Amino acid sequence: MMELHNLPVVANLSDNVTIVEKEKIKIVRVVHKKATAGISLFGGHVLSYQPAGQPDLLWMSDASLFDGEKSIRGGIPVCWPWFGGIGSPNHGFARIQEWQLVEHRESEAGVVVSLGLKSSEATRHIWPYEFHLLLHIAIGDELRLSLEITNTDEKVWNFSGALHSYLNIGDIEKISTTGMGKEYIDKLQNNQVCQGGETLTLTQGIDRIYTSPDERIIMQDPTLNRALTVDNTGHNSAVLWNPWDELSKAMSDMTDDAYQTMFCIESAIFSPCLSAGITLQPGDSHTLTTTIAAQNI
Ligand code: TA6
Repeated sequence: MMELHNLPVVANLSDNVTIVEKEKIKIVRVVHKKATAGISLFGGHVLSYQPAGQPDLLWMSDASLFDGEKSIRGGIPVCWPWFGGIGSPNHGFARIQEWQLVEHRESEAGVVVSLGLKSSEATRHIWPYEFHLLLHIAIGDELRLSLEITNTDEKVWNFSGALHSYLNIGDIEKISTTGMGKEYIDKLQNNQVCQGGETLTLTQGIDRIYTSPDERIIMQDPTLNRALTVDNTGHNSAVLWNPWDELSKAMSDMTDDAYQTMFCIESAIFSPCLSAGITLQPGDSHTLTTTIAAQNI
């Protein structure tokens, strides 16, 4: 998992909030009695969230790059303004842009860090629209991410996207998941629409877009003696992904057996093409959220 404590300090912002550095990346490190967390300014990317007394809820690849160019493998990448390969780069550009720290607020309940990303020459080069993103990250007894998407253009535009959470698990073959709904689009079967059961257990790779998830998805993890709950809003689907061994081996930023301890449950706005995504009129906003928490079992 992500080790935050030994990283060199760049600035102390308060008793709870410090800026540290890992290779080419600046990280907002939060240390609070409720939880510790790390948030990369590159990508607006939550790297780690560890409530008191729990192993990290987020998984981070030991082979991830932190070069400020390639997206980070693990944590919660922000996929925007599209999810998947309906544009280039895959999963949009937000995860490979430098975000700004807008504010940090502290209380007994925890710390809220807000990051911002605005359209720039670099983003207009990829996608020719004006926008403003605000990502509010609330770190306390639970982790809540809320991505506020605003159209600051004079033109209407469409988008999709995802909060692509990589959950830290004990053993991929021992977890069981409920609440994802039954209908899914199976990327591993030519995007065929399929019907699954109430409970999902895994013995092979998965790459599915569940199109009618409950608001709460629950993943039981008997190895880490806990259940993780994932509550999503502002989404239209939940993406569940694990690459299994062959794809893990093929990915340069994952170690060969890394798939055994990670499982993605994503809060997603899925769209088969960009023009069929959510439409935002000038001045309008849309908010996509995910809230992740652990209960001992
Ligand atoms: O969310 C699942 C997925 O779209 C998979 O198809 C898989 O490719 C994964 O995301 C990772 O994508 P990335 O661009 O980060 O390698």
